[in-house]
Amino acid sequence: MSDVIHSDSIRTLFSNAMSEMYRTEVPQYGTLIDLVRDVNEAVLAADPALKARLEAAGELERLDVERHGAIRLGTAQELFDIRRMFAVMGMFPVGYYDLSVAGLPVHSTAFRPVDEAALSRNPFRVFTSLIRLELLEDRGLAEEAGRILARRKIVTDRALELIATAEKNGGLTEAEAKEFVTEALETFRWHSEATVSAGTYKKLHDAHRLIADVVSFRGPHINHLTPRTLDIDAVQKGMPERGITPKAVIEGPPCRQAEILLRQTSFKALEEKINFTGEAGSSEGTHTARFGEIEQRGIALTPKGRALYDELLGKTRQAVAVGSKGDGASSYEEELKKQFEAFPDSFDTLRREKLAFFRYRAAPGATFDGTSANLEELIKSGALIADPQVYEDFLPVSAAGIFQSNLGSDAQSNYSGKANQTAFEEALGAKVASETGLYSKTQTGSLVAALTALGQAHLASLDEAA
Ligand code: OOG
Ligand code: NI
Repeated sequence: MSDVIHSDSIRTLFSNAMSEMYRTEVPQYGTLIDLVRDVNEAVLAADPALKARLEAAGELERLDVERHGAIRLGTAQELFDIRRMFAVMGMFPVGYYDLSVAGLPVHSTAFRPVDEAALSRNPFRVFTSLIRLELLEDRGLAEEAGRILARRKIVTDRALELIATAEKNGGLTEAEAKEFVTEALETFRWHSEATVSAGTYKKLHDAHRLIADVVSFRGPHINHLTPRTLDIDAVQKGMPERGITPKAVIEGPPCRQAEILLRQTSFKALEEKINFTGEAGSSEGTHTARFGEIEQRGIALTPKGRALYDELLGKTRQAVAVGSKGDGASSYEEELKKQFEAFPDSFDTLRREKLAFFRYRAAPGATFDGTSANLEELIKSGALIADPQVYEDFLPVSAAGIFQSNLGSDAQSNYSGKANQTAFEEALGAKVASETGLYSKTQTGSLVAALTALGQAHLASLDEAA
């Protein structure tokens, strides 16, 4: 069909609608957005070069647009349907995150745009977790939870119809897309009416707070949205001044010149009133699930760079543990900074040591006379330019920290994992893409194109850039 609109446009309709809904549902989130905007404005005012760079890249007008959200699902069927729903919006499963390493009974993926044009139009992603009832010790309770989950339908009938239409026609018309987004929103909406009694909720909650959050409600309410900030340290500091309680530490690498991977922090989940069902009528209770988060992204790392990151983070966490009340947070930050002195802090060094992924291009109008012997010469001459590739994915240890903090504790925990990617992909009905594979493809493809443009294609095979 010729009048289908681009999936990127549907994603933008969706992320805008989610943002509006979440701001109305969680007023503190609106306060966080205001703080992020103020901090971003201050950073831009103090750094005109950065402002010019963002403006040239078309980044300025969508600086405040949300970068990600998260949901937690209950069954294989739900994960299967959600994959089909996100595909309509040009979002595909990338990466497998085993959160059992942190004692959490979930495993996850990120639904996100994969090609470069789509990412630059709107990078909105959804960190999506599937609960793992098989990890529950209490088998009776696991079965009961399974029965409760089997009764619910998280995607509306009309949304399912429109998904099938999109699959058949290769997309949706504008009118269909608008209706689809309205229907999709129903899946992620908050329901203060629990589907279980106070007694069942308590049993689920005692087994694990995450289990109660997933099993007790009609759908997988969006549990946070995350805008981008240009200065995460300033937002972390600014939160208490606006009456918001941040988690104890910023997750990820420390503050650096050459930013790597992903830094994130969140405000603590709110305690919200809910109603339980019951034979003797409904009763009131509270539930904490929904919060707000901010993120700051840096360059994607090669497997070699990532191994170094994991090693330094591991050493930090071994040396200093943050307690459940956030005690030890400042020694943790000091230790992190100290450990990461071993991580080169310039993009040029990161490139030469093959620690990070770049995107290559020929300088506008550049030519290179003769045959160059190596890439470094081309880069030094200014003919070949290497731009950092932004990390578009998540970090399991950081994600665990965000989960923990919003389950009521800042304590860091380290367990041994029980990864099961095969089971996850069976439920999903598809394989998850390898994030490294995507960055590597972009790097190689851009290098070959740039070298060809410079008449230096012979170098493309010489350099296995990563
Ligand atoms: C997801 C937590 C992980 C992130 O940004 O790493 C996450 C959740 O709490 O469901 O969103
Ligand atoms: Ni998040």
